[in-house]
Amino acid sequence: MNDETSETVSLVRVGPVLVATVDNPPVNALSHSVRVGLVAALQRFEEDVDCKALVIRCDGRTFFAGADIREFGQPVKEPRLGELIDRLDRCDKPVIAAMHGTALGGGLEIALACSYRIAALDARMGLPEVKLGLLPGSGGIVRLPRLIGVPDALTMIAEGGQIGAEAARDKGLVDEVVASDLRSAAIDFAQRLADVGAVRRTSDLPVPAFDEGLLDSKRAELAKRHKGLKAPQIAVDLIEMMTVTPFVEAAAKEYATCRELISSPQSKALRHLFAAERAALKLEDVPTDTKPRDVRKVGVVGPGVMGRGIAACFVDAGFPVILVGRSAESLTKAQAAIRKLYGGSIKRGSMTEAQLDERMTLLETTTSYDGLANVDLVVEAVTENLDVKTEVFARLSAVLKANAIIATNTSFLDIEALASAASRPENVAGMHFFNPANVMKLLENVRAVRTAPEVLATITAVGKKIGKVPVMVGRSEGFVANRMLSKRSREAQFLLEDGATPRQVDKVLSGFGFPIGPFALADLAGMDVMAAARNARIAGMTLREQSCNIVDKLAAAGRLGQKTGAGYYLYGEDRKPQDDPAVDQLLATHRAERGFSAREISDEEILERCLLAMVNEAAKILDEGAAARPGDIDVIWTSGFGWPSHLGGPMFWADQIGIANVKEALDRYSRIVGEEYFKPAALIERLASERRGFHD
Ligand code: T1G
Repeated sequence: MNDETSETVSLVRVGPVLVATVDNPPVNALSHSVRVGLVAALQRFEEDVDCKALVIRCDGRTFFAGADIREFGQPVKEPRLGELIDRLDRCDKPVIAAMHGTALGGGLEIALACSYRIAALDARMGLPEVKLGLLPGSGGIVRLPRLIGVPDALTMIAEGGQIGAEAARDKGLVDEVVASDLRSAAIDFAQRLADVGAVRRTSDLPVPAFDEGLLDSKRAELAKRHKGLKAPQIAVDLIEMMTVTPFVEAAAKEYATCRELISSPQSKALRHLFAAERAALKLEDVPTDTKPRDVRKVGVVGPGVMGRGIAACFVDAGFPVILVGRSAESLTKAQAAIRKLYGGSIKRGSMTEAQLDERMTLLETTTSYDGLANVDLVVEAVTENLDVKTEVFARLSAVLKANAIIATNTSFLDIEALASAASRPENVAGMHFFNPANVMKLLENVRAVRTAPEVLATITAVGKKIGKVPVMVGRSEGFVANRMLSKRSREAQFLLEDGATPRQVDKVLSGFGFPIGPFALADLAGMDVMAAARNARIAGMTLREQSCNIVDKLAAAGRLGQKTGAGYYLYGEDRKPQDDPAVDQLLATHRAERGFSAREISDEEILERCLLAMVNEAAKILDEGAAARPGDIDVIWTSGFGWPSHLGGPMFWADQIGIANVKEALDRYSRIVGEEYFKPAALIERLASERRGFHD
């Protein structure tokens, strides 16, 4: 028998076993048609006495990757996932879930409601709802702890991580791990059951005993690691609830909480980012069938801090890397520094010395450019000087093969000028990593006017392969991230002139959700670095910006930040920032010199000036086409610059406030600080008059 119960679910009978196969590309999300098809399959199974066991499996690259995120916020179409899962639970014949790929969210909840679960060796399982500001709503909360115990279930649900098939078997989540063909193994497994007809209900299992003290310690740990996120805390409450509440009642509370969270601002923000990160991979005017070039070997020029981190990224992803430096001494230092990057992994035991040795065999160093003749991609990471980079590009053009890509790591220089220094400008683009390059997720890929579409497709694919969040941006000074950051930094400095203190500004921005405020960040980076970056860009600054030289004064006073024990703050052994009257004095003197009299500054003004200056600049960036979508800017700031993900990013945040209100505030600060700093961008004027948002 070969039958369809919906356009995505088909049934096949193999002896006493009914096999329901779901095929709903790309990730078998539990869309309405899948739910309809599975309920019909269950109906058929229950009615057909000759069918002794049912196998639920998926075609394509993965078992169900969860509820269909695109259906959230829409009216719920029956049958609900919970209804399907209740039916599975009540079924009085064994149902087997055969999992491959990533069995996630509602997909794992289906498996939890089956009598048996078998998995392919490379399958992974998880309840990642919390990453979307949600929590399991169809049995994950009430069933998983019953199978694997409260501590492990709490970690999986509150953190949203995945576990492998063997670990799942060891925890009791999976009954069998299969290295061979999963479909036939599942049918064999079911046939063995068909004779005995043994049904197991997870819902009947007791909740294993556990140390209740775990709940509060988990709450504290999650509050620290997931600052401001509500769902992880609610996860602990729900787990606590299910340990003392009858199954059916607990399942109802679980479902109600999930429904509530679906309409919560945090979940809307995180779902926006989920979609925006995937949209960012779709490149404007690069046909979707453009095939990226084959990148097997990579070169990195410049063994400095950035070059070392970039080389480590590629080595970590399994690429052989050739690191080019001017002297053997600088290369030896770089090799030692790269080894040191793994010190933490070795200490934590997540890597052995032998594994590190193995990994370091992928790294070769040379002082000769000839070593780059066979590489497919070179990342240039030499000092931020146009003449130096131009000379490097000319030398690269002389040795590289015809289709090798030159990617510059410049953060401020003109990509067109660099492309003109190469013999094949169509092979030139930017790959702008952030320090520390082996840690920071964000990768700003930069397109030049002549960059070939397949080069853009290649650096995006490579960005994903090295575990980065690649976002394509266009030509503009400081590209997107730094350009917006410079506006926030400007306002932070101006606010000191107007009467705020470093502590007040840092408190407001870290209170908003940034991991660190601008002044504590400057003390971390070093006032000499900040002063150098400022002076490199001073020519393009306004008069007030040029004379707002607090950074220079701190550097001149030897207050370079943490590295000298004093910057905007004083630092003792514990490296905690302490207020320093000497800084208050320095600021008072500066204000007097500049003719500013300190005034009371509200926290609201600090937040608005710092963040709206960024949003206004982002609107100009969109108008110029230096970023393709507002979502790209949200991804840049949440994956690279600490904008709290549960607030969706600067453009999403501005839309929540309302563009008309954003414009009103910008007009107000135009009057207080100056038109040249806060005059609303043309895009904001347009959107406000059309009552639209950035994402409309
Ligand atoms: N619903 C709809 N579309 C989805 C989807 C989903 N759950 N997951 C992925 N897609 C789309 C995605 O937008 C992209 O589309 C394409 O699939 C490939 O994804 C009741 C409430 C599965 C690990 O949170 O983590 O169940 O851009 O580019 O890198 O308790 O996608 O091509 O048009 O990410 O190989 C819980 C989310 C839902 C899993 C694959 N599930 N997905 O990663 O490919 S809530 C999740 C992922 C829930 C229940 C609750 C990943 C992946 P497009 P991709 P990938």
